[in-house]
Amino acid sequence: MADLKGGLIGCGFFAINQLHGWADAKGASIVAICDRDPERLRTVGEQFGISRRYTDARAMLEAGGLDFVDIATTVESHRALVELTTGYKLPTICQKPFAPTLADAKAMVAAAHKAGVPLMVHENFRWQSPIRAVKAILDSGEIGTPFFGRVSFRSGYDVYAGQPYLAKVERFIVDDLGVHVLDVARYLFGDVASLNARTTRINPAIAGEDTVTILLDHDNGITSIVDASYSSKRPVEQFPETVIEVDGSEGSVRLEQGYRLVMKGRSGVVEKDISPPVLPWASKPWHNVQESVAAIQQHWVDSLTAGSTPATSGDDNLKTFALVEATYAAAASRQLVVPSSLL
Ligand code: NAD
Ligand code: 89V
Repeated sequence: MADLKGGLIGCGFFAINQLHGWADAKGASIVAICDRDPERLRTVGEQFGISRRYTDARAMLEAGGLDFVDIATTVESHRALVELTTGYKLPTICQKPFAPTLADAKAMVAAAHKAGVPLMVHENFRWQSPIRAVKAILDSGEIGTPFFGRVSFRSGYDVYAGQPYLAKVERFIVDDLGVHVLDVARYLFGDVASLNARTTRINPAIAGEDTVTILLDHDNGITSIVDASYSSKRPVEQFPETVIEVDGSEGSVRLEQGYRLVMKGRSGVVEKDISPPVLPWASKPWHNVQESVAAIQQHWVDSLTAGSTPATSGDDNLKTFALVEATYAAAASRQLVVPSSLL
């Protein structure tokens, strides 16, 4: 079968990872790119040998020849672009954060349904192989029935150097990073009945909050804590690692800093290094994120080819988005919030 032909919109900081991932993907390739910045368009087009280049997304779609579109722009453009691409009946991937508001996100999902085309959010953290290893242990029953979990991302890394817009947004860590960590909590422990949360801004040089602590009650009775910080000065910086703790009725599992897996389960104690691979185009410390980009994009190709729904479909991501909104609402009111009431 011929490769699926993709068009990518937004050739900025993170799109470079996506374009490397697409170059490795089996069954798809990017044949056209778009960026409103002509210089950026030229540089990236030359780097990846892509000659079909557009400064306007509609012009790229009008020119035709595409089987799907990958949107890699920042959040303010997502709704208009998803409504545009689905209007052309093109299966679409949209970067996280999915939308500026839940109402926008719902409208984008509705647009895809109306057009009858798949929509996937590029919510890649659950595609990191160490996180999938923890999920496989939970699914295997090794530690029995989980009753406590913690998903944590704490760093002092200068994320603003690569993504300067993050220093200016009013809603920062929950929207940008919390969304990943909350999605991992949903992936591991299931949907959330209610939550409470606290946020703070420690770094005076930025506009938004840079720490968050969330207490979640999952539908299946698991209690979890999700916490994230970009103001944590640690002896060994762990960006961009997510660490995980789970206790179950028959054992426990830890994904510790340095990708060390420590488990006590039905079959005994296991300790091992489960570091993700450093793909040929990747570089530390970003390699775990870069690996997950390649994995989610391959999942998209496989889903599109099989006609199945991708794991982080627009519909699925609305539930993660509701956790983000519930976190801000709980932090503002200091009251318990039921995320499903926001949907
Ligand atoms: P960026 O600002 O570096 O790049 C965005 C690019 O899109 C720019 O080159 C800009 O000119 C272009 N653009 C914006 N609107 C456009 C439009 N309407 N038409 C054509 N081009 C347009 O941003 P970035 O840091 O690459 O982030 C992009 C997105 O990726 C953000 O939503 C961010 O949250 C997300 N991101 C995700 C991960 C992850 O792990 N999933 C990591 C980093 C960034
Ligand atoms: O997802 C993001 O936009 C990035 C990072 C992976 C560092 O959280 O900010």
